[in-house]
Amino acid sequence: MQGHLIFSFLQEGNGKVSRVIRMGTRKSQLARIQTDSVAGRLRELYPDVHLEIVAMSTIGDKILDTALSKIGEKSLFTKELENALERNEVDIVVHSLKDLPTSLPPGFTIGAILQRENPHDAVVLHPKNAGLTLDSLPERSVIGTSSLRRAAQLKKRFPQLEFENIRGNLNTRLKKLDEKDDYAAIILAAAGLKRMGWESRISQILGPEDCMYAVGQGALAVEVRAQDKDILEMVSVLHHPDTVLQCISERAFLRQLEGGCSVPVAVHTEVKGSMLYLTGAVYSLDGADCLKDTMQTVVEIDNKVSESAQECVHVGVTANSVSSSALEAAEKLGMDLANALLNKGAKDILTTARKLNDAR
Ligand code: DPM
Repeated sequence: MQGHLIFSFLQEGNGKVSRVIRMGTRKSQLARIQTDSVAGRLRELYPDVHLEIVAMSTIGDKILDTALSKIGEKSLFTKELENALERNEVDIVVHSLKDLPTSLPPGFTIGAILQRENPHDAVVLHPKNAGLTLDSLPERSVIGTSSLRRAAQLKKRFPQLEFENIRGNLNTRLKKLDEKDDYAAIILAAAGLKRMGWESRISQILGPEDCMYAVGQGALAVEVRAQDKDILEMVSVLHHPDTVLQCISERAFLRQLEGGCSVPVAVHTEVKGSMLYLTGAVYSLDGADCLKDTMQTVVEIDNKVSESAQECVHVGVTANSVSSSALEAAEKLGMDLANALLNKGAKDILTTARKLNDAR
């Protein structure tokens, strides 16, 4: 990692010089849309900055036929983009927060977490099933999802249904659903569907009693070089404090459990006044075993902003503009909840789930 920064500047026709900032993105349509939306926000906030978007494909985009949980690479979608960040080829990378591991490689940090979209999962029906719900679909209908988290919860809740893997980006999945007869419905994050403009395909939003969401689901994260103070400061205005607190507690929960995207872990968080509530659960693959608990903490906004950037990194997130005591309380909440579940045997459930999934 370089200790100093190389800035590019662009001489415009009018003689004005503006800094060029490059944003790296995956090539999928969702990644492009997400990057464009953050670029739009930055252009509004910093009209003098010249933003360029650089698209690249990642391992996760290339391996389309294997379930995510089986590829076993934690930084599936992020590695190539981080390489480009490290080489100063790009300055900013936008990700779905839920795709970012809870420990980032050294040298990188999440400089902004934007306001969360609807974090829940949604049911998208095959057109022939219009009007039905997971409750009313015929017995043994096949539901497409390769998320262990979704399958575990839904198998338990809807034992009459069957669950099968479906991979590919959102466009591919919708195509597989509509153009074949393999799946009666698929489950996707409502946030991704909304960003793609496919909200009208959502037939049912799954509440926490049916299916709790993934850590960080629905929130966008801006990843930058940890040493790049200028860029960090620039993107920090995008932070949405409530979302930051929720996501830090969720990520601390997952990290303490030593979970990744290959274990069935789910959460639900809420901020009410100065209280942060976190519900977290771990499941066996078939959902039969489940440990679930809720804890809360006060997240007082005290305006005591951290002086040193070093002490203000929480589960990979740098949020100097958010009260440091609130960030600490959120992180502790996640760890405390994880420890409570670990004391009840969460480790065994997760180890067994991981082994069975690896053996499939
Ligand atoms: C992760 C999971 C999935 C993605 C696992 C999970 C879904 C995988 C699948 C960690 N990343 O959720 O239990 O269904 O096979 C992903 C999506 C989004 C970000 C698509 C989706 C968009 C929504 C968002 C894939 N990553 O989950 O429908 O911004 O949260």
